[in-house]
Amino acid sequence: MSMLPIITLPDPLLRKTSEPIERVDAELLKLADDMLETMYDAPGIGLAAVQVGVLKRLIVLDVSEDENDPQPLTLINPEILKLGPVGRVHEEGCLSIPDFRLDIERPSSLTLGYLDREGKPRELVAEGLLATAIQHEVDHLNGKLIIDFLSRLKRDIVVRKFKKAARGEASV
Ligand code: GNR
Ligand code: NI
Repeated sequence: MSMLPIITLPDPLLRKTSEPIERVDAELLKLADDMLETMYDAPGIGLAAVQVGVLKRLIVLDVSEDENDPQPLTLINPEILKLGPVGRVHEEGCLSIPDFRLDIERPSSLTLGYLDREGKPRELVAEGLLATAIQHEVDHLNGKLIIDFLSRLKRDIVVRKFKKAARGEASV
């Protein structure tokens, strides 16, 4: 396995729509394993392929509490089939937006269709942190970021800060 660099704001790739995966093969599973290693190292609870510069509809997650009992998930071509009615507020962070956090309200449960590591179609019902994280990752596949839940004014302030930092200047 190998670690992959995580791209950050304002990298324009983060705004692209990722493409459906046509074949679940050894190369794709290697990418998923490298993403899991990268996610655990960060550390994070989820990672979308676009965050390592690959515009494919692949996400990995692990929301387990106990680090001695990992629960890695590889979800290929994830598609939210149904969202629950109730809102849940959770403070979200994003590995592509370091040192930024935001309370976001999203549906607290969902049904997801996806392909598993064998390429078999499956469905998963998620709630709690897993439901929140899945929505965050599926947003990445559609070029959406947590700063899009901010007003335009506040979003622009955050983006400007990252642009400035990328130019090598102080960020404040
Ligand atoms: O590590 C992460 N933590 C997190 C916390 C609350 C809601 C979503 C997340 S996902 C984030 C990793 C990441 O940026 N995935 O795209
Ligand atoms: Ni993220």
